[in-house]
Amino acid sequence: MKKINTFTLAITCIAVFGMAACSSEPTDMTEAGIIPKPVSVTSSGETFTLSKHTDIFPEEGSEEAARIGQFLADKLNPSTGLGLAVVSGRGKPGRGDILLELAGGDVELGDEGYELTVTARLLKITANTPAGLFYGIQTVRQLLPARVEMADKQEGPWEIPTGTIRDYPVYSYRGAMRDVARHFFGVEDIKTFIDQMAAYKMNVLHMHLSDDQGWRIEIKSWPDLALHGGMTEVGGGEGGFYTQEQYKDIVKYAQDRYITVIPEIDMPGHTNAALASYPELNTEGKSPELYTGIKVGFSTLNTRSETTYKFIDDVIGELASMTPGAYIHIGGDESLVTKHDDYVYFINRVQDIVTAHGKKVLGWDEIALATLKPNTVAQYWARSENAIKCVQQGARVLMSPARFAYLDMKYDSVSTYGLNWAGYIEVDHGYSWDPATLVPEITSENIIGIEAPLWSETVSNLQEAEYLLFPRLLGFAEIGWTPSAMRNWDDYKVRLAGQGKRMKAMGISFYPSTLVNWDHQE
Ligand code: NGO
Repeated sequence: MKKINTFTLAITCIAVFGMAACSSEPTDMTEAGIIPKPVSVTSSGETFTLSKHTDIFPEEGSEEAARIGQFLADKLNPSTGLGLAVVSGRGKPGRGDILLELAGGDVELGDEGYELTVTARLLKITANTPAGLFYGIQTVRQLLPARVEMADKQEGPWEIPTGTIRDYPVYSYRGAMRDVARHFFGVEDIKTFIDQMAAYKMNVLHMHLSDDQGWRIEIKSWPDLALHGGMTEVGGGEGGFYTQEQYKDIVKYAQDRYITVIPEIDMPGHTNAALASYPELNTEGKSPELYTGIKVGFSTLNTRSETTYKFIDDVIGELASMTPGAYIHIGGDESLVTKHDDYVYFINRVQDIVTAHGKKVLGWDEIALATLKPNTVAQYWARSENAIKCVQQGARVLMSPARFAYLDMKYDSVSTYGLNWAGYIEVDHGYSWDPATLVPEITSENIIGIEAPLWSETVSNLQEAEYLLFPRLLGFAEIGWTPSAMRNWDDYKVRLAGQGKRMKAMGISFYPSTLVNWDHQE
């Protein structure tokens, strides 16, 4: 069917305009290769074309819809050169226009879903919420030729296949983690990553802000944390930290893209940078040197000192005031030199502190050893028995099993960067698992979602980080969004191949796995 359509179109084009004005873009919406794969796609075999007459009509009276419309215009204008404009509150959409409609009432679409209806005349996105409109726009980007992602002007035509997409996510938490403690990454690098996450409909960025090697966020009541604890990193480089203004800027940038930032202060272990900055946090009352190696499990806060809890209260208080999201992550992993009872006492007290600041607790799976509050969430990374313990206490789990979801694992034995303690994670392995069946005792009702962490012991700049992040991040985005019954590697690898030229156009330095038949051609 598709072949006939394309052929007919080509003949018509040659007859009417000559070959130059014609395109070989598919007119079959079901073949667009969208990632994450939408819940349903129905093709109607025609084409919608963006032109210099195209206007974007956001829902009247909604500033947020207007902002989303502007986001779309800003994405499409540099490459298309069409000068698309948002026309709030004026006139009615006509041929070739884009309509962003906040309708409400379509229960199936939920809080993040959207319906995209494309006819030859009009492109319409309908959603219950602005977030849904935003995700609809990400789909529209992927329905256009990949060159739309280029930063400079490209040749048209700018065609979109017609049809209807109804789409909504499986999990409400679709996250990635950036470790900025082992190696520091500046504001611009993080914003680049936020844009990449948004393109694949991810909605949580977990920032691992402190570890043995560095403290990366300014805390005004304890200034040496950043000034001293932030001055180095793995390998002895210069490190760095975010001022509170810079951090708020990241949080806002993410929020504008429907991404919630969850800050993590890892404790009571993984705290050498803090311990080196303030002697009173140490059990011995004496500060160690700053640390630039990659060993884990040797540091602990003094869990039986009130100074420690005053410190934590101050730090969490300042962080909470910069955190619009519901969660603060307290770490809790690998506190190998903290006695069991001290650890349990500590985690229980820190849960109270976080709650007193109006936030919920997230922590690595070891926190299940403590008495979890019902709204605390444990992040399963290593030990399923911990995750099960969490569920038995009535708390929920975030799925980040290291052997599938750790973005810092090497692809194979010859990978340039990465670690391999949890095994190699080739692109197919990272994609082919289901959070809801991985641990039999943990079912979908117990799971808030999935998160893929990028630990940064072996990567120190944007290109190195992107080598590990991409293309695997797209697979994790799809696991978080698309029902598992609709996912399989053979179908995915073809769609991923198509994303190669998109990632290239976005400037992403991805790892060209030989399992994928990359399609770099436009
Ligand atoms: C572990 C460890 C981190 C390492 C990471 C490396 C957790 C939760 N704690 O994951 O400190 O950076 O592995 O893969």
